[in-house]
Amino acid sequence: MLYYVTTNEGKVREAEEYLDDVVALDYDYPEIQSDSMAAIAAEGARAAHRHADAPVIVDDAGLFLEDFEGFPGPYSAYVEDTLGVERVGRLARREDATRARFRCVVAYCDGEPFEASPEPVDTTDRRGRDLAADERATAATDDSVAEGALPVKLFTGAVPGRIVEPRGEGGFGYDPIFEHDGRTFAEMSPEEKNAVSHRGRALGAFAEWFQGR
Ligand code: ITT
Repeated sequence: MLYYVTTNEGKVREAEEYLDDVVALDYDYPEIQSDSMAAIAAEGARAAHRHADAPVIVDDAGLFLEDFEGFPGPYSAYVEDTLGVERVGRLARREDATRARFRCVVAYCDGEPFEASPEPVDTTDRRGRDLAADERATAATDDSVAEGALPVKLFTGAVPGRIVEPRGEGGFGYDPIFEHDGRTFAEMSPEEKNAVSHRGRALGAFAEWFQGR
């Protein structure tokens, strides 16, 4: 059993194309405060694995405005809830900061270590300490550190685009204001979005790796 841990139904619709036997788990894992989406996703996957006691993936994504130094980035959910998508769009267009990128990090944790392979494995605990293999043995005596150090396998994806006036009825979140190749993500079907999107890339890489696990 593999759980896809999210409170976002839009993400589940997109993930279904990649993950046949996956079960969506509506669990609001505690999000650590960090500028790094990889660190947020990795800690989320550890927490979700402890909660579900089964293999889990967590998907952390965000919108990065290139001329606003990546804002809202890891804070995309907070900014969507507070400012709203249309105001973010207006702000970006007014400030001529329309170059944008979606990024996604998929983090997998089943409590077991991984073989070395090209994708990164996060073994950093929540205090930012990088637990090298020899340190881990020592850290195992300290429960909080040992918990934080569960290995997490990371898969990433990104897609460039441009902020435009809202168009389209599909997708979710920032999709109506994000245009890629002439259409907004909200004007695409989930399959069309997956074929080019940040999430599609990350989940595609994950699904290929997971088949062999
Ligand atoms: P979970 O954490 O429970 O999975 P969430 O919606 O909070 O749900 P994220 O933290 O990954 O998920 O999302 C951060 C924000 O970015 C949030 O406002 C989303 O609506 C938005 N977002 C994420 N992926 C997106 C996508 O593919 N298209 C448009 N907006 C997206």
